[in-house]
Amino acid sequence: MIAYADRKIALWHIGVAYTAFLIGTLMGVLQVFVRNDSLALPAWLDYYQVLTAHGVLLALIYTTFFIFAFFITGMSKSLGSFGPKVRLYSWIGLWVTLLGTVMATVLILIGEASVLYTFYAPMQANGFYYVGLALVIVGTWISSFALVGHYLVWRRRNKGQLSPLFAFMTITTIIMWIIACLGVVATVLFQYIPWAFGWTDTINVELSRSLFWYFGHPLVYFWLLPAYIAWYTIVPKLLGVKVFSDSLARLAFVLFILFSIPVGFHHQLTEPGISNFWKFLQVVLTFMVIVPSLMTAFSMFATFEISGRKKGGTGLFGWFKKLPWKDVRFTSIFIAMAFFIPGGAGGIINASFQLNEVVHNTLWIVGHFHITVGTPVAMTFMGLTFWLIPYLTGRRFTKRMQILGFVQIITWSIGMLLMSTAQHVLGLLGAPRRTAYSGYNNHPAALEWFEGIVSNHVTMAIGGSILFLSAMILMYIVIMTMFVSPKAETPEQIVEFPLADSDMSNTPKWLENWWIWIGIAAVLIVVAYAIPLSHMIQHAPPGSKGFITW
Ligand code: HAS
Repeated sequence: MIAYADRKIALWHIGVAYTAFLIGTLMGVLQVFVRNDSLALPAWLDYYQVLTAHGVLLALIYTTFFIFAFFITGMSKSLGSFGPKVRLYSWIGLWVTLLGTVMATVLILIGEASVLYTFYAPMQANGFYYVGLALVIVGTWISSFALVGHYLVWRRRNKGQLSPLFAFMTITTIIMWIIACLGVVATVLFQYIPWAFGWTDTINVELSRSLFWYFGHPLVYFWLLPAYIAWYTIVPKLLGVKVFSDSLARLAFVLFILFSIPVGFHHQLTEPGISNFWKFLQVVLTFMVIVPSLMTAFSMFATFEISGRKKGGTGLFGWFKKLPWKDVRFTSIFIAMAFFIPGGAGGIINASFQLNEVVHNTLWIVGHFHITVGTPVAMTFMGLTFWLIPYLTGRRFTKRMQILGFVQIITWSIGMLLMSTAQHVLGLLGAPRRTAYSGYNNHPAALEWFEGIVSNHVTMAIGGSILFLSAMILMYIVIMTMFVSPKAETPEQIVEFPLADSDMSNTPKWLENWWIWIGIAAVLIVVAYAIPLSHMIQHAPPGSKGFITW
């Protein structure tokens, strides 16, 4: 068990994460019904306000706070208790991130920032909204540096040794996060804030979007990598085996430092201000960032097979039946992985230059992110929640909670399957994203979109409602395991942190030489971005004034 003081910091993070989750999912269910034309919001609540709150609170805030709860617990577990300075900075990080979150959320809820989670210029929010976002980033940096400090102390005490896999992966994620944030910090500080407060009249839209996507794509890996940490370090323990290959796992992670950043243009393939050469180069690099995910898939299949065969599974697929299906901690993560197969394939389609023309700005992309961040990532976090909270509170994860856990993950899977399939199909037919419901004046082509078996209003509404039900079950489990469930008394009742052993004997030391990876990443970023960004600045088109479209 980790120190009480460290547990307290982690629990606060989880508390904030699930408060954001509660509001965010409530906004989600409203949105599904409005988007379906079956609910009219009251005059004081706008669709875009709801959409912004949903995206920000779930995709940015729930994930960030949960990720830091997981990192803090895992780092304290694998490197030892935090010192007083690390604790202090972790608390400061929490409060600064929370302050930014509250500022941004209030401004969304009072209708001053309905700019969606990508806050594209020239839509202009209240200046304090951008200050709130900046504080969120600064807060995460403070928390990150606290964890880096803890890691450095450990390295000083264990000279020449490789760090435990969990710590290595956490530090990789943090390095990627800090390099990625430079883009969004630059645009928020030097473009959005002066523009929103009226210190400058106009904004260079293309530059602001490019700096945003320099950050926006690694942002999705900031969500994904903690899920991968759980897949690599927790799942083998649940299966009763070691990590399949320590060096493969570490290599996959460093590849994310290299390739997750110089690829942001694949979100801007239809934008006219960037020449095809730079878009093509970044598409090629995007195909490189798929490689570590394929390595992860290989590693997971190998882990499953080794475990199943160890338990007596024979034949080509006999091992599959031997997996611990009755353990909700495992089954939740397995389903999360299964969702990432179509989720990742969809990403490859999006990244393919020509195919992007078909899917860009359609509901297909909304379907894509619900089966990437909305299920592989979110459901892995749910699977972690089941044991992480009892581990931190010292309460039991009772049989009843285990059953409810199964109901929760099954309902989430069904809801997501219905809703995201409908979104993919509607997107292919041409239904746009980032808009409220529109029948285009009852144009027959637009009305036809909703006549399919999966793409009709009813399927989407059922999917959205099931998801909301599932979210409420999860909230019940969170509250029970946080405050109500009986305390664990016997050794069998104590919930453990299931961290797998990893054989580091063949792992090359250079994998942990961060300067190599940061150096190569910097070179790739310069190659991919220096010339196109300098063109955007030197040959800047007339800037745009702000628009309030809601
Ligand atoms: Fe994406 C748009 C390309 C991954 C999230 N993406 C988005 C947006 C979000 C998002 C939020 O190239 C919308 C942004 C917006 O609002 O505009 N994405 C990719 C690519 C990948 C990818 C190439 N995306 C993610 C992940 C996300 C995420 C992960 C969140 C966590 N995405 C794009 C592109 C766009 C885009 C374009 C812009 C589209 C546009 O036009 O606007 C890759 O990283 C995917 C690689 C993944 C794989 C899958 C490996 C499979 C594994 C599971 C193994 C399963 C097992 C279980 C072991 C190759 C690891 C076995 C089970 C059995 C049942 C057999």
